[in-house]
Amino acid sequence: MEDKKTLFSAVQPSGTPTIGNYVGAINNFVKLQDEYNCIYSIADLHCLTVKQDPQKLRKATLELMALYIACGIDPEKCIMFIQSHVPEHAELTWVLNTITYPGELNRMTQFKDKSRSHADNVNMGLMDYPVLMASDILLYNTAVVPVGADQKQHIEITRDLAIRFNSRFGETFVVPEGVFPKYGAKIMSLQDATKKMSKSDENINSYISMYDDSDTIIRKFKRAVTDSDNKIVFDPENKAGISNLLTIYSVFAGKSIEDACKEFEGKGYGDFKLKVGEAVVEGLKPISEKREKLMQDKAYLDEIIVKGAENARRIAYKTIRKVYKKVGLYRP
Ligand code: AQP
Repeated sequence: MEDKKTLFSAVQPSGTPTIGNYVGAINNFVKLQDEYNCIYSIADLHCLTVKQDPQKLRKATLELMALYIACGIDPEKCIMFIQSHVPEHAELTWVLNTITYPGELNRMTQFKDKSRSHADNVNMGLMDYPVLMASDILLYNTAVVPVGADQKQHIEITRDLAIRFNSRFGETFVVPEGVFPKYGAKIMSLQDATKKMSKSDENINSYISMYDDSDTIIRKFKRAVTDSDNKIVFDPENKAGISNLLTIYSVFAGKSIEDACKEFEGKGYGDFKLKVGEAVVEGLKPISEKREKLMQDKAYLDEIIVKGAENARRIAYKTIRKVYKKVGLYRP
């Protein structure tokens, strides 16, 4: 690999990815692929922290690989792999668990939220999610991690664990930085603008899936919650719904927020919501076409998956050997 800094990020195949995952993460993966040595993972082990339908999980994993490529991630430039194909992720998680305190994991916002939404299945894996994520990142000497704003706390604990390990056992891990998009680091639900848009939301009208068809996209935007003062201005604190739609529009139409505000000055909400929907339909069309085509070529996707795992393992293996040596595990 070239002498560039390493970038790592991942998405869970926990359902159909939303435009939130795209704007907050995947779109940036594409933009950053020339600047860094990029490693993009499909975090299937993370999915097991909530109940999954095994058949759906397998399908979503392959679809996510196709989506990555359809969005513009180039498998010739980047390492793309499935997390469970590289056993070092689970191995490093075990070691990092031994320097992580339950109190650090108990107070994580995502753990608290998911414990509420999955009250019948609050398991150790759910609590340990951030340690597995720290392992994902630290295995690859990662310098930067492009993620959405919801992952800030997890990046912080990753940094804490890297620093703690380095100070106990000697310099081992690079301490990574999170990179967040200026706009769209947190795309909100279309039905409740105080809540993050999430692929596992029970209300399908709350999110736009990357796989939704044109009619569904337009219908969902028409139903998006706004407010009653009929002014299209960017003010996330007081006009969360409208600001969320402006952010989505600016990304998909390739315009600045300022230009988007000017364009809709004096226009009604009905018109505005339709235009946002149309911009998203246009933006997703080439991605959907390419994704559907790729899904017909499973042999090609499998080839990338196998090669990706080999390349990822080459790096991960070196890190885990170093870690085992530092903590004192004997090896002939
Ligand atoms: N609404 C969002 N706005 C901006 N970025 C977002 N991300 C997720 N939702 C938004 C970013 O997408 C990347 C991959 O996320 P993930 O699938 O690994 O997990 P998540 O953050 O828990 O995403 P979801 O959609 O909410 O999944 P579920 O419902 O399964 O928990 C991350 O970089 C994330 O920040």
